[in-house]
Amino acid sequence: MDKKLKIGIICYPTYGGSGVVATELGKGLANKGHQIHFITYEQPTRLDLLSENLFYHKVDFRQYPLFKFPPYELALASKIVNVVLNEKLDLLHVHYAIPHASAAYLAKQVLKEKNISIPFITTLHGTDITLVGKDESYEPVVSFSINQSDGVTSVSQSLKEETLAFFDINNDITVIPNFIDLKRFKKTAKDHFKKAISPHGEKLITHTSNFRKVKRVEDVVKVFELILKKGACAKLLLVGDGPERRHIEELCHEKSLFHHVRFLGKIEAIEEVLSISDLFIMPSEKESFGLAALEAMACEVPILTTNTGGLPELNIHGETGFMSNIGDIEEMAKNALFILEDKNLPKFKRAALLRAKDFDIHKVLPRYEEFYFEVLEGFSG
Ligand code: GMT
Repeated sequence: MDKKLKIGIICYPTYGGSGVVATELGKGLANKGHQIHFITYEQPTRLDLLSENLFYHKVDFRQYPLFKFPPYELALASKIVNVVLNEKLDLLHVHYAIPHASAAYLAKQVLKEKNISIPFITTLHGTDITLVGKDESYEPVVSFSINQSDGVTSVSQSLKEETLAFFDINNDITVIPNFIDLKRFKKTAKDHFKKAISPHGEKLITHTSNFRKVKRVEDVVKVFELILKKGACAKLLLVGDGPERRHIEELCHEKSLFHHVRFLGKIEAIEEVLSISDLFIMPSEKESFGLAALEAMACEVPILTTNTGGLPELNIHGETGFMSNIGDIEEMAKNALFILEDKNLPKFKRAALLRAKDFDIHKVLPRYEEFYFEVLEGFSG
């Protein structure tokens, strides 16, 4: 695997998990000498271009009075064509099927007319299958573009099974899980920060997400309310932003919890908040892997999750935390109190870190590289 590749990565640049995975993957591959070209509409949040192997190509799309909905997919496909031609890429890797896989398919067809053959790999991340993709307004094109991909990966076994169960798929799907950079995500001493936030030694419970309905942030607040009622001395840190945030703020007011809850908004150095946290709650309705929970575990934070989607592939019930049925806030509160007991907490923290090490970027990244070479070897144009 000494050969270095020129890879085009197509992803969402925003705070979503798929964009984070794509960006970290690109940075990791660039460190290993591959040349990585990000193609998206904004510079990805975690992308610092301080490497000779990292490039960013902005997709520009024009507004026009006729376009009620500007055709981003066409602008993206055109940009992919230009970047492949100018940079002589070997491979395209798209993250999140909609609309990246069909844009890559279209670009591939355009390039064929110019006698250029390039394979594209689609990585399925979650809601592109479990929520949006299944919708009949997208399903036929999602199925088609998964089948037309030269390689398909999914971030968990559960997502693979759900894809095969719902879509008419005649392509192989290789599971390559999310990964973590343990150099960045590690517990560091943030005593002054901890003291400022929990002056009376309150236990810190954290949730980070993009505040979409699927994350069930309401359940986080309800679990927190229950554990306060049962006498816990704790504070809740809510990190991130999104459509549900206002509603959650109102809920905290209604429940007179505002003095115990801190809304921290979007934070780049999330590992600093995790470093002072004692428990992470992810009560999602759907979660194909749960990258935010893995980030917490790497910082020695036990996790309380639902048992949906790929979460059982990450969370070891009774060791790294606990899992409950969706919406079972009573059980979640009981388990939270158990984990937070001084005699139990250190054991859970150690187990969380140990489990996170299974997803070390240095273990997972070579699996993507192997997959790239496998696809390139089998590619006939
Ligand atoms: O909903 C999100 O968390 C964002 C979403 C995305 O695709 O941008 O994240 C999905 O991909 C992550 C990275 O592979 C996974 O860790 C998340 O579990 C997954 N989210 C859902 O399935 C809801």
